[in-house]
Amino acid sequence: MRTYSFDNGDTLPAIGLGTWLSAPGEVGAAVKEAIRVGYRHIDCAAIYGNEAEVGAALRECFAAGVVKREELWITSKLWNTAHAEDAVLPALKKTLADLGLDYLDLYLIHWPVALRPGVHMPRSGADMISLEELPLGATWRGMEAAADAGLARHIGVSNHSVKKLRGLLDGARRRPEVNQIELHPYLQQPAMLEFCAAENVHLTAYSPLGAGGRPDFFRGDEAEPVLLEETTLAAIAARHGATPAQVLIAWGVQRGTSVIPKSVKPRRIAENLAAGELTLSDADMAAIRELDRHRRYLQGNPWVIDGGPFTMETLWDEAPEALEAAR
Ligand code: NDP
Ligand code: 1BO
Repeated sequence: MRTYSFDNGDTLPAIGLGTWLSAPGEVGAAVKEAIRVGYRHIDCAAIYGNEAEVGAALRECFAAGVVKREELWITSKLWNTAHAEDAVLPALKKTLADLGLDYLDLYLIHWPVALRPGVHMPRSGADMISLEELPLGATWRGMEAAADAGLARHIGVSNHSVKKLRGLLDGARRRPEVNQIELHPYLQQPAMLEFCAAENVHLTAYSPLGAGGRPDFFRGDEAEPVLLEETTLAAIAARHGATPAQVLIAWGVQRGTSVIPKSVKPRRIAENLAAGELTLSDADMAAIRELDRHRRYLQGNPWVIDGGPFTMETLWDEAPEALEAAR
């Protein structure tokens, strides 16, 4: 399994298990199965509502001697209701208690979007707090304090544009080491890759298979293309005796990103990990490059509401043409 190294010598396994929408009663079994077949990287978040079950699964694995804590890379994310500087540490402590861990390997600001305390998902603009009122820099100071306290070995962000990331990098005492964003052949984000390579920020690719299970509130109005049904991927997969999902994962790894496909099905969990053994040719990579259409499956629509502080343009810091292409 390919790994990525950080300045302190820690290594991040290139393929991890996603846990968003992994249902109660299923997520624990998925985590145990993943660890059993060799995953050493699990992607979690407080908002997924399943960290306690993930934690119970981890404890079982430790107790049975299947894996040691220090052999795992566990990521979690700060929810949007805890962006105040002094709210970060309590939120992280809750996540650690749920996961039954003393520290995280990586803690991320989940979205560059702040919600009023107690608001799970916003229903009106009044539920949201603008970045002028609560700047990301304040949240970042809370993240730095979490790292200072040894509760997160690495800190970073998610869903941040180049502009927002640059703003944090400029004022940071500890640099964001990771940006976790949507990346797949329909949304290749070459400028983000170039920026992060120059700034030594690692990229993690979420929704690498096209987020087929995403909820309606993250879907666009119109019919959206299904990434796993893309014929170019099917042809490449057939040439390698692989599946389209494996091609997608191998593509992400070959671009130097870590990739976190979600599944609760044992056969797919194993299939997705085995993508680490697939090597795509230069011709395969070139053919996949042609598929880019700047298509977001998670357009961020829950954060763009009447009377709220964001438009699509200010959420993603993208010109209207790029956003139009993404629809
Ligand atoms: P993915 O692109 O990983 O797709 C998951 C869907 O694909 C599920 O419906 C799953 O179903 C199915 N699937 C999994 N493996 C295969 C396979 N081999 N063949 C066919 N279908 C398959 O979507 P996610 O949006 O879940 O992204 C992955 C992870 O990234 C999340 O779980 C989460 O951890 C993270 N994430 C982070 C975000 C952020 O804001 N930072 C946003 C979105 C995701 P089944 O389970 O039934 O196999
Ligand atoms: C609302 C959470 C999106 C997946 O991380």
